[in-house]
Amino acid sequence: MLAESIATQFDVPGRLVTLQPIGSGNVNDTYRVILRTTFSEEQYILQRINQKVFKNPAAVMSNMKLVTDHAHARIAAEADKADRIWQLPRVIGALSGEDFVVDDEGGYWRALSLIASTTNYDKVSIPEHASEAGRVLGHFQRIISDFPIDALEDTLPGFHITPNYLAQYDEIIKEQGARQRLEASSEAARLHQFVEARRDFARVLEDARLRGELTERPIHGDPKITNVMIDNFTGKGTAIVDLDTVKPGLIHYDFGDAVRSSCNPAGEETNDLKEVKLDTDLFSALVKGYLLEARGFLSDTDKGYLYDSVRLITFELGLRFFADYLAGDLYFKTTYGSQNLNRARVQFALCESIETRETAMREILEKNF
Ligand code: GN1
Ligand code: MG
Repeated sequence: MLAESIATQFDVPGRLVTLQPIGSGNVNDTYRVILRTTFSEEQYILQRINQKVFKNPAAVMSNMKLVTDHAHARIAAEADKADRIWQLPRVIGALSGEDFVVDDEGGYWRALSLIASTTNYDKVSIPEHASEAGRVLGHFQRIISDFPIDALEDTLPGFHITPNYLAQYDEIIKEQGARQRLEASSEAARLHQFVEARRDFARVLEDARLRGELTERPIHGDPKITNVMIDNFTGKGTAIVDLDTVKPGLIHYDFGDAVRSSCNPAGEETNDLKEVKLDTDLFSALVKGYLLEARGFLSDTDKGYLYDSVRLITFELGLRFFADYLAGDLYFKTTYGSQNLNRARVQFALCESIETRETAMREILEKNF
């Protein structure tokens, strides 16, 4: 098997015992690799970078190396005062001396240290978990907030620029396959109307950025709940993983993404739309956890756009799933035919729930600043 022959090409001691596919990522392939020496067991994370999504994997690795080196130094400098051991994956070098291995087909593979004795969950049901999700994101944003964005490459141009996703959507629905899918299902037609009704709103963050109200900073890019590692012994968040999308952006993309994924107890993959909602108790807990870390680096204008960011990123992900369904599932991995349509239905239902709760959510934000 290809992955096995790659797994032995990184700087980790021991003989390969096994390799297990793990994770529920929609983009990369991920494995846990187990090796043994006479006296120890070594484990690490092996990933093949999805090159349909990340066209320049070497730039992804360069960003990751720079940011993790910076973040590890900040974690070490603050360790004595911290209420927990904060962790972050380390890039494990290849035996060749590079930060990745390229296979015979040109595929890029990387090795990352494993965050041991932790668990990641794909749903949140208790406020303590939401609070930890907020805290972990705020901590990560804070320790990279002084990293110079000019040193980071744009590994995914257009990522989270919602008006661009709308423009892509407009191109996709001109294609014959997409039109057939739209006409074949009343549910798809309903989602199309949902998108049409929110065209102007799609510009809210980009317009604020263009007016100079919001500025770009280093962001995580993908702080969904499955990327938040919870310590098995203390229940506290200890690390955020999946650093592919660390690049310059608006911190609002991160906040919105964390809320949409951590405050919907039904999760992203449910089939039961009745269960989908923005839970304001979870939201309140997440905001409190986030602000413990983020209060110091948020400006007043930043604060004014936090509600909008939740509504927008939820809408945007629904639009991305829907466009991919109409395009024939080219971007997000799927395990059944209408999965991307269903994922879009969930995000749009969540977006409606967010719209209904606008007043309550703005009050929660205001009360906690
Ligand atoms: C993708 O690969 P994964 O599952 O971490 C996507 C995110 C979406 C997420 C939704 C690079 O993340 O933007 O929010 O699916 N990542 C990329 O589950 O597009
Ligand atoms: Mg990701």
